[in-house]
Amino acid sequence: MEKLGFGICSLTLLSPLALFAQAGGGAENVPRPNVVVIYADDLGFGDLECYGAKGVKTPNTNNLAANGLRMTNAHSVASTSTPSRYALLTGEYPWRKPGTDVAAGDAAMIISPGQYTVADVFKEAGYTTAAFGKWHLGLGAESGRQDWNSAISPALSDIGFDCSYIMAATADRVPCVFIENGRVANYDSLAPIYVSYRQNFEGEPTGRNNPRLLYNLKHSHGHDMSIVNGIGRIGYMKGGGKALWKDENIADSITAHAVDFINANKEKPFFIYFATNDVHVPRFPHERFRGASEMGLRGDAIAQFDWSVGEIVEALRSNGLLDNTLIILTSDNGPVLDDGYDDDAEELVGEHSPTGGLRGGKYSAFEGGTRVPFIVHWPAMIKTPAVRDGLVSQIDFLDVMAGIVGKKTAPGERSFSPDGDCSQLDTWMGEEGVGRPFAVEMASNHTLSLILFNWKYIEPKGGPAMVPWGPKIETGYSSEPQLFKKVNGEFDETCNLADENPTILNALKDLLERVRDNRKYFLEFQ
Ligand code: NG6
Ligand code: CA
Repeated sequence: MEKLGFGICSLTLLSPLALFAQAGGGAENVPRPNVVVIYADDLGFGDLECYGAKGVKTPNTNNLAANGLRMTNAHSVASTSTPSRYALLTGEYPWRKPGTDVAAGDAAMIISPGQYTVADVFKEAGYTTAAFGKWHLGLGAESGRQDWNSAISPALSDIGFDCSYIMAATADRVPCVFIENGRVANYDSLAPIYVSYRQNFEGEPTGRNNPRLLYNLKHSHGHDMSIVNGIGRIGYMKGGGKALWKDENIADSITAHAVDFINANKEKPFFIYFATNDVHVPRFPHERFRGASEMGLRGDAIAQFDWSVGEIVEALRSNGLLDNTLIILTSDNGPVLDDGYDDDAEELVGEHSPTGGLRGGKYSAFEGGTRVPFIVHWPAMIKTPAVRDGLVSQIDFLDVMAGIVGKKTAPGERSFSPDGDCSQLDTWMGEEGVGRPFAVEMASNHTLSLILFNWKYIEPKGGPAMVPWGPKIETGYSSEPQLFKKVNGEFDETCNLADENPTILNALKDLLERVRDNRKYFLEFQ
């Protein structure tokens, strides 16, 4: 029977607040940095060249990694978008808050205006804050009751963002229009917008009944309701006119808005949440990226993502801001090939492994669901490029950012958010070590997993072995507890060691229960 190694555990848990934070979050050494988080969608652990991707070039992202930190053990909080984003922006586990599952396009705002968000952290510190791209965290006061033809409230300005140019949900969900500062951008008064997730509007074609109108992409599963730009969507909408987006221009559009924002705000510190539509479905990149990869549309969308990264970096550089801008590039969940459109992602994937060889993928409790690329670039502070394997979780984003702007916790407090840990600042800034002692992750059916050093526990919840609705992904669900151990630095998720290691199993189970119930766990481990 194996032991856990509590010695190391205590050492880490007893570690005082991060040295970096004690030094004033770097504020005494360098001016407060601008912060840009580049949040990719469904970009897997293996999907960038600097993480081993084959068949696609990602030079701009590679450059960030080569001149910064490339984390190899970083995790999103969930294996789907809405819960991961909720956790990133609030520092609260999504399973604590009902209604944080993959949101419909007409969902009410999921983060309540009273909640403390990472945007609030920056606003308090005098930053100008902005969000661009995919939102997927709801808008307005009541689901299904938004009036898309006037100001929508509450919106991002109520949770700390000074300006925003966003897609309400995802590119595969209506309404297919951008929302700028709470109003439909480029609004067309001749084509008022109506949205329903219950029924179609009379006379409007659907992908299900009018497949010949799907001239840009056909669906493989789902996505057969309203048709916009020759692509079937989830949900029904009517109207929109010239405000309707063209999928091939989404990356250009959100990137241009972010670049304009950088140019206009270069004199004072800013925070940008730049959430790309790439590489989520429908993958329909601009024609200048067609054929950029050897993998068809999914690979081309990765190339387009990398282009967006390059544009942002160039805007920072040309304004003389790159040196003192902290860029964090990561993804909301693991990868998927066929996620509902006939884009040949499975057929053309070739030698490339989107998960970088990990088991599972998007939706899954296995590592492929939540292990994500994570690059930190800040030339003024991170002088020595490095690859780090300490455990990192996006749950700490709010708290680490609080440290970056020099916010200090009260004595005895370890976070500004319900679940984050501000002592992780050092890890995020490149200090060598184990990083977080543990991380909790949520799969699509709410199965929770806990990683503690060299062990990973997936709670028994049951459920199908494969995602049941189309994507060919192993879920990792089981009615039996699963316990995996690292072998050569990676969890062997083919070998369930639960029966042989009851003590470790119980320790991880107990820790997960304590985290879930918000009970103290630090003392127990010391
Ligand atoms: C699923 C969609 C999938 C994607 C996912 C959310 C179908 C058949 N599948 O329900 O295409 O939109 O939700 O992805 O509708 S996420 O990355 O935003 O979480
Ligand atoms: Ca996603």
